[in-house]
Amino acid sequence: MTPWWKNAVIYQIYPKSFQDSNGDGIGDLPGIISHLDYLQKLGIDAIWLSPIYQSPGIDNGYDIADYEAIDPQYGTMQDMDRLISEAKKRGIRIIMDLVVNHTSDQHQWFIEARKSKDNPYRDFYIWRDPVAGHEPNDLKSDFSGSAWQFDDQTGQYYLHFFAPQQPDLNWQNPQLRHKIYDMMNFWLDKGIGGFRMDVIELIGKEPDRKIRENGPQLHHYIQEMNQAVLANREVVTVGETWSADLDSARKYSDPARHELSMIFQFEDQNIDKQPGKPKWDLKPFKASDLKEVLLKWQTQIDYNHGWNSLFWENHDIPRVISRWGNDDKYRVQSAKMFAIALHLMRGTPYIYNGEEIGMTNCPVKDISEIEDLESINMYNERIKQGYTKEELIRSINAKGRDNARRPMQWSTAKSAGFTTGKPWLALNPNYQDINVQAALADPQSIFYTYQKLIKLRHENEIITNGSFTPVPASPNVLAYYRELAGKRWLVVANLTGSAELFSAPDKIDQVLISNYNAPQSLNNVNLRPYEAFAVIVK
Ligand code: TEU
Ligand code: CA
Repeated sequence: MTPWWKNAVIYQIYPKSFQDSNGDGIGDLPGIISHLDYLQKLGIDAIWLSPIYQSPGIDNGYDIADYEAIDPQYGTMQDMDRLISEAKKRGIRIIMDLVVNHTSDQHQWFIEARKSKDNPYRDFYIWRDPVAGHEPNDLKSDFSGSAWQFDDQTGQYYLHFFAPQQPDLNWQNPQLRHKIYDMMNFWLDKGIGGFRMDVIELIGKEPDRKIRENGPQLHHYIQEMNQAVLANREVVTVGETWSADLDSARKYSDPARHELSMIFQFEDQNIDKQPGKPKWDLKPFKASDLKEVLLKWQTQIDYNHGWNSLFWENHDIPRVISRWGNDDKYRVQSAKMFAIALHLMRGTPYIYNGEEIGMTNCPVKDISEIEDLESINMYNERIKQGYTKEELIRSINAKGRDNARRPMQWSTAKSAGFTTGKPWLALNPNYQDINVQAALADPQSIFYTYQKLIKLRHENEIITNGSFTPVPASPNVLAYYRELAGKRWLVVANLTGSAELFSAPDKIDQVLISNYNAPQSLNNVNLRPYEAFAVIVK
């Protein structure tokens, strides 16, 4: 039997930026509840909620101080229960963000742990003696600088792969692991639909051997978690794994191994950066590189032993039309092209809030306009190394995380209807043109392309279970067949803003979806900029 999440579409909400309900400039749970009808209209099956737990907010909630409490800025546990039940009434499940590689330094466990070397919670974290007065080794934090932070109180260093206020948990401690499993059961018993697992690839770390991702015990821990929490529940689990390759993807998602439903893999993130360098070291985008990565993951997954996730955007990466499409003259066409190309592939699609109306990146002129600590730390570090302000702002405008974190654009009202107060992060000034109100009023809008793609998925098993075969085409044109039970669909997408020629030997039986008028025949089609269509062929 096909599990529900294989033909589901999941919508990610970044709570801080979705909808403010009380004028404090910060999105909140009542704000989300007020838009459930909108999400039902779009047609999604589940919401992945970025963290809403109690947190000092150093990393916008990815630094959790209490896993079983709601941060007051987002609302109360009652609001959360209401969100779960109101969503359920509309056939929408709530997927929680599980951030268990690290906690906040304000978590009770860490407050205890740092008190003394023999505190019962000490071993929940990773402590090492200085080596010759220095850090134990040269492991680096993802957010710049060393991964080791010296703690005066006990004269030892603790490990943090992210900010110093995000100490890494020690998964080698079985007591810690079981506390986490209990917490997961607490949430599942409330009726949530699953978990998105933040940097789950890191929990098997062995810092003394400088092992971060894919440690020797990683899959053992995930299997143990599966046994303790997930087995016999109809939940979805998706692991965030920046390091994943085809082999590890299979390990995580082969049903026979009892680990996760699927992972997010990020191989496409490498195509516009210098090889071996951080994302900030830009390289021009080539559509053919994107096509290659997409086809690799579609054709080389063994669908009896694994499953794909499909996504263009999330809260860590830029808006896709600004990055790889066109957010100006061809904004609407390129947004629809990306939607059609992705949603008809094999796997579970994710939509990031605002993607469905074609929201764009939001360039800044100065670092003072940036909130994201990753960008700010990188800027300060590189300024010291002699980079110019101009090149760093260029990198931040291309790749910085604030691009996708700007408040949701609901209407032409003040602050786009996001808040009646002062938004925590300035809005993209283009909200007068790009907003939900305008999208809903225009039958040709990007919104309705997403709505139609979701409907197609729900009504046609071929999208979920059909085979996937690439169709020969120009390096800039993504074309593929989906086939099931004697039916064949053809999907064609021009990944560029220039004209391309496409031909296929088939005859068009029925047009399913397109972003211009679909062609009459498949013989020598002149594809227009970012043109995409899907047809049933015979
Ligand atoms: O992201 C994991 C991660 O590796 C990020 O540092 C990522 O490389 C970077 O954002 C890309 O530019 C997850 C969350 O999605 C992110 O928001 C958190 O900041 C991070 O974990 C720490 O919890
Ligand atoms: Ca609020």
